[in-house]
Amino acid sequence: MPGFDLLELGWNDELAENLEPGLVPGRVAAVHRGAFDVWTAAGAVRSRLPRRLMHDGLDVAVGDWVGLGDGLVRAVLPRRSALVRNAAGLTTTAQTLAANVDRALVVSSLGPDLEPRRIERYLVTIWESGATPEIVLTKADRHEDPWELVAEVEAVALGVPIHVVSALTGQGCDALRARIAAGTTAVLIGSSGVGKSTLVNRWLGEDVMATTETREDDDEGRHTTTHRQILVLPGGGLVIDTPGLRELQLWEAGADALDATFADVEELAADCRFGDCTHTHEPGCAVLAAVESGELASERLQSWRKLQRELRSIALRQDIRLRKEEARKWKLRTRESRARTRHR
Ligand SMILES: Nc1nc2c(ncn2[C@@H]2O[C@H](COP(=O)(O)OP(=O)(O)O)[C@@H](O)[C@H]2O)c(=O)[nH]1
Ligand SMILES: [Mg+2]
Ligand SMILES: [Zn+2]
Repeated sequence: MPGFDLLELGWNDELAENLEPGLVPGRVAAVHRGAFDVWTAAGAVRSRLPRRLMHDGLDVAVGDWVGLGDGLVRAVLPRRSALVRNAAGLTTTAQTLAANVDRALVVSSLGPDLEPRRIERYLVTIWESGATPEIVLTKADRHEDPWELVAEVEAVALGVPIHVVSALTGQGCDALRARIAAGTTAVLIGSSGVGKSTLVNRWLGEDVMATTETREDDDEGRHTTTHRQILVLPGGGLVIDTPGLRELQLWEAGADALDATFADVEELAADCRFGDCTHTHEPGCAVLAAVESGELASERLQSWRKLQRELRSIALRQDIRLRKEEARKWKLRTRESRARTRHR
């Protein structure tokens, strides 16, 4: 089994400083149910968490740098960036989609299901992650004139580079590929069927990732990429292909991530008469005035409010969860100390 050049995988001095002596460094290249493919200088190994760390719920994601000992993952090294969402379902649990990513590419196909609201949601998550967002609009070959759709995206992705590509004709593919420099990692995220795996295969020059045939009636096909996987591009640079996300539930994000995504609203808000303007009814509200004049789309203001509410409710639920956890620990401690007094 040939080994990996860790520097090509993004290894650096800072990571080395954080590795406990005795552990073997490796990068998680794929996450399967309960098992990880880890790339090390000695080759690829299949590894898992020891029982105790699994019980602690240690979150290991594709892209993570880990320390291996006796073939098991003993430590996850500090992350440079992490794309985190709220795991699907009723509970509030963080799920890391990818770690140590430099560029997060939001992939959407040019067509009727291009959803500006979904792009905003992705952008909040990416700005929070520490990675840099870029937008990739695929299947340009199916449109005579995609520029109207591109303009729609431009209006919600302020200052974020937008790439219009076709994996069929090759349009824009090389320019996008060039953004993934040697030693850096990009992740492709987006709904299933938008062409993520097709694009990766084109860059690789062979069909490594499975893709779906689009059915006539089901424009976006069904997802076939079942796990998150790192791939090494010829000429250097790493790309993580991910299965389609049905929905992206936000995880905790700071005001900065929201502000970065809605810089236009933020800028307008600076001109409101009241410093604590809620932009709902106040006189002298610059945001409402902009909606009135058509300068700001009302859908965008609504979306900003909705995401703000979501973030608040996540923060609140986290608060409640932490307090419950504290109460549980406190109960345990008092029970223990009572037991000790009794035994004295
Ligand atoms: N016309 C056209 N079809 C594409 C393009 N890229 C992907 N497709 C098709 O879209 C379908 C889904 O692609 P896939 O790569 O599996 O999407 P993924 O789920 O995002 O990985 C497949 O049938 C592809 O052949 C493109 O640039 N142009
Ligand atoms: Mg795929
Ligand atoms: Zn206002």
